Amino acid sequence: MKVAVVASLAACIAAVHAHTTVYGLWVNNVFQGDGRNQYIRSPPNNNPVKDLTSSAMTCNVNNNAVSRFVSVKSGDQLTFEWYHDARNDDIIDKSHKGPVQVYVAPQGQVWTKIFSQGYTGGQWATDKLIAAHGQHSVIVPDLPAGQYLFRAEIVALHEADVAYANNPVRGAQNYMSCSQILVTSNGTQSLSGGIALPGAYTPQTPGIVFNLYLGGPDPNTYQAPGPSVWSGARGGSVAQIGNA
Ligand SMILES: [Cu+2]
Repeated sequence: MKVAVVASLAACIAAVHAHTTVYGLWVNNVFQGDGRNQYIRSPPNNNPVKDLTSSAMTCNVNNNAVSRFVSVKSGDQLTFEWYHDARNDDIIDKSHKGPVQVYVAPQGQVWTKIFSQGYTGGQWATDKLIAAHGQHSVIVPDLPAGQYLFRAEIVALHEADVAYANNPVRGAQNYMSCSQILVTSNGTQSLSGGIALPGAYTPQTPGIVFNLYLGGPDPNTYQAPGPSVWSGARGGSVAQIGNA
């Protein structure tokens, strides 16, 4: 127990300035330009959201419409690129281990999960994200034409042995980024199985409280928060697709 506490304190100190946010998107391996405050509803800094009841759980702390949309078609590969302080740096502190997920919503109210990776092949998705220069991708589902928000999410578990609601200096660190996407193809797969954010993640939701350290559960048993991936989702990866 003592060892676990020391390990998590060390992670906490290392984490102070090691947060993350999204820099831009790629479509079929073509970079779409610096998206911050252009087509990404960028927060003013890279801090996490820890209060699961906060309106910032939707699209971070600055959920205001921006001028651009990135156009995609069904079947396109859409890649998110995260960074820490500068593009293509260390991306996120290595202590910040946890899942990478992607949700989509037409209006930003009911979110359907289209990608989720937690602990696979002996690695957390965040470790793969660091190795991938911050890049992870989804294949655009066969959605009806129109405007959507694509919400990329990292849940960092380095202080998640207790819920924020029970100890506000600790708790899971949620990093979310909403990009404005225009789907130009007109598919037939209506979104379903969506959730409300905030709302669907609570201290009791599996994957919100998890002890990464000595004495914690086998990471292979980790279940990322939220519903299972929608049946209409077309997959994705946490892998580098281009040189930033
Ligand atoms: Cu951090």
